[in-house]
This record gives sequence, C-alpha cells and structure tokens, in this order.
Amino acid sequence: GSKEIVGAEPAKLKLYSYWRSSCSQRVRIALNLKGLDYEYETVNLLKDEQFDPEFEKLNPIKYVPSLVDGDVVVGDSLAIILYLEDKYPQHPLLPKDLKKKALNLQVANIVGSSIQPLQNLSILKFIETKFDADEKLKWVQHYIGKGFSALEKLLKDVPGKYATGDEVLLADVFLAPQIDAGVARFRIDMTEYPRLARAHAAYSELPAFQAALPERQPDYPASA
Ligand code: GSH
Repeated sequence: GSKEIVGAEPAKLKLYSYWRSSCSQRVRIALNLKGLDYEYETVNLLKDEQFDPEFEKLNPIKYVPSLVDGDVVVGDSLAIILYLEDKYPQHPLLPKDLKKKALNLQVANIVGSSIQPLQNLSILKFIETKFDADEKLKWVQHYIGKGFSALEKLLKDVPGKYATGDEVLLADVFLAPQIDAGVARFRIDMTEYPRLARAHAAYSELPAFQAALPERQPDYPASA
C-alpha cells in the first residue's frame, strides 16, 4: 500500500498581523499577489500583544508584521517582502528596469520611512499626551500631506494604471495601505493628489488587494 510521508509538506507560512496595521497589509498584499497561502496569527495592538515576550522573539522591536517561514523569521514589512521576492519569484514585485526599480524602492521607502512611522500607534499615543484630538489630527495630516505631495510630484508624469506603470509592483504594495489609512483614519482629501487617487482606484479592482483590506481580516472586530 501507499506509505504516508510524514513531514514532507513544508510548513505553511505564518504571518503575525493586525487588521488595521498598514505595515501588515503590505505583506498581506504581497502574499496574495504571489499566490501564497498563509496562516494568520493575530497580534492585537490595542491589547499590547506586540509587547508579549513570546512575540518579541519574532520581532525584537515589538511591531507587526513578522513572518515565519520554516526556520526563517523576518520582522519588518520591507525585509519580509524582499525575502518573499527572492524565495517566491512568481509575480515579481521589482522590475528589471533599473530606473523603474529605483522608483519603486523610492516610493516604498517614502511610505515606510517618512510617512507611516509618524502615524504609528505608539507615536499617536505620545502625541495625545501633548495635543488635543483636533491638533493631533492636524499634526498627522501634515506629515501624510508632506509625503503624498512628494509622491504626487514623483509619479505625476509616470503613465499607467498603477503607481509606476501598468504592472502591479512594490510601490503599489506600499501605497495602497497608506492611502487606505489616510482616507479612512486621517481624513486625507485625495482630490489633491490625482495621480495617487488614480492608482488607488485601480487597486480596489484587484482581488489580491481586496482580500488584504483591514475589514476582510479574521481579527477585524464586529463593532469597528
Ligand atoms: N518598519 C516596520 C515595518 O515596515 O514592518 C514598521 C512596523 C510598524 O510600525 N508596525 C506598526 C506597529 O506594530 C503597525 S503598522 N505598531 C505598534 C506600536 O506602535 O506599538
């Protein structure tokens, strides 16, 4: 008879994520684009689960996301996505063309280094100790606006449906969650950024992006 081969199946990828985290959403989009099945592990940021000593072993800076792929543990969305890009080359997220590749990395890094860190939960909690709700919102809007203005200038004359052309690439993976958060949480008016708005409208048509949306995640609270 047939023998069962135990342990022949590689372990499923595991993503430590929080529904509203834009950094987690980037990785969810990349996994979906590459057609990779994964287990969803919730880290509830509102319950401070990112500070759990068990989670700290997976991400020493105590932020989501973290990815576990067998014996490989990667924290930080960009590092995770570049790891996935090397290991799972289907649906490449970085183009061969050097100019376009640099543009994708620039867009991703503007979002990841110069926009999102200034709206991070721990920063917002700190800002709340100094400013009232209205001033806090204005402060966040200022930094998102600064980043979006730069991105709009950078991409204004780049043709195509998506951020850097007619292919869905790294820039899109970073832009989509940032624009979602800007609109839904920080009341950013996207009519000021028509090029970004055009790409954003195109993302809403794509199943890989739809399935990564905050409200589609298993830990999305019924009352949110
Ligand atoms: N550069 C990191 C990445 O891209 O993964 C940033 C990670 C990060 O800021 N994660 C946020 C977080 O875990 C959610 S998007 N915040 C929890 C906190 O501030 O305590």
